[in-house]
Amino acid sequence: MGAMLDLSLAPRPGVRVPLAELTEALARHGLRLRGGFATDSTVDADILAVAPWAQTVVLIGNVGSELWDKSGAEIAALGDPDPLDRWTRRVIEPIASSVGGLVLFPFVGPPYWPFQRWAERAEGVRSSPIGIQIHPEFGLWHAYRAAILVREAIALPRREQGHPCDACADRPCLTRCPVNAFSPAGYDVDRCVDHVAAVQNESGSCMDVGCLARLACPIGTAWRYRPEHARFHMHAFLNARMRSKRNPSLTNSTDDVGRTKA
Ligand code: B12
Ligand code: SF4
Ligand code: SF4
Repeated sequence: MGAMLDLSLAPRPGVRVPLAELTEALARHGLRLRGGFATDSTVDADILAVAPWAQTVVLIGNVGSELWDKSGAEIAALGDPDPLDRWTRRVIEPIASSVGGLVLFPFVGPPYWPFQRWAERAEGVRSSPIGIQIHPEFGLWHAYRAAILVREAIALPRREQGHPCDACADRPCLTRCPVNAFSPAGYDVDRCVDHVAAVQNESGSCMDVGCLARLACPIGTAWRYRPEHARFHMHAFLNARMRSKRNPSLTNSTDDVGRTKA
């Protein structure tokens, strides 16, 4: 783990959240600023219930294998359970307090904070037919790690993005899964997990190379997770599902910031 970050640089007039320094601090860990949005009292009652003072939501995430390249060894060394979630708390909590913000995590729940809806507002990404949001450049190879609620109104550029799925006639993501886990009824998690577990030691399997449906997408192929990184996520996914199968009442802690469902 790197030294604690000091973002308390001399404040510039009117700017109390130093975006350039924040971006740099995140990059040291392989994380990125993923845009943000102004809170709106008509749709953000859930956010304003825990932070009535929050004017801006800043999203943090990762793209491609940047996170793995910079911090993979540190994350893996934490061991089970949930090393990525524990690492994320350790890295982002000090960064959030440096800017006087309150941090919310995607993995705390249920109920879960609607990170995908927030990402739509922050960056204009859109849902793909397999549930993961697609980014015109990064394709399906990106994720969100935290949101920092801050007091200041910050003008974060929101890029309007095209939706790559609109121009994808064949939709290979929907047909590549060996057990047809994606159907008009949605994503059959048990069917997916049973298959991933059953063939996990086979070369070229979902565990070996990553979700085959995701890999079938022609967008953002340069950002595909490298096999070792993909295997880390597949292991985490399988472990978490096996744990909740053994004990269905098991949920993540909601202690940081409890919330009511929006
Ligand atoms: C619960 C959950 C799951 C569950 C259940 C999914 C399901 N049955 O729908 C399980 C454990 C199965 C799961 C699996 C995965 N998940 Co998941 N998951 C979540 C979580 C924690 C909560 C989702 C939720 O209930 N939100 C509450 C509602 C109210 O939020 P919302 O934004 O308004 O609603 C959106 C979602 O419901 C979404 N949606 C609808 N159907 C599906 C189906 C799938 C597969 C997904 C991913 C999303 C999705 O569409 C809505 C509008 O955008 C989110 C994190 C978060 N807090 O959002 C991650 C999240 C959605 N998952 C994510 C990912 C990447 C995955 C995996 C690919 C992980 C992996 N292995 O690498 C797998 C998919 C399986 C595979 N084949 O690889 C990412 C998606 C990133 C992105 N680019 O969009 C998220 C955002 C976490 C993150 N850290 O970024 N996931
Ligand atoms: S394969 Fe096509 S439809 Fe599926 S996520 Fe990629 S671009 Fe969208
Ligand atoms: S991980 Fe494998 S089994 Fe699960 S949805 Fe992806 S391709 Fe299908």
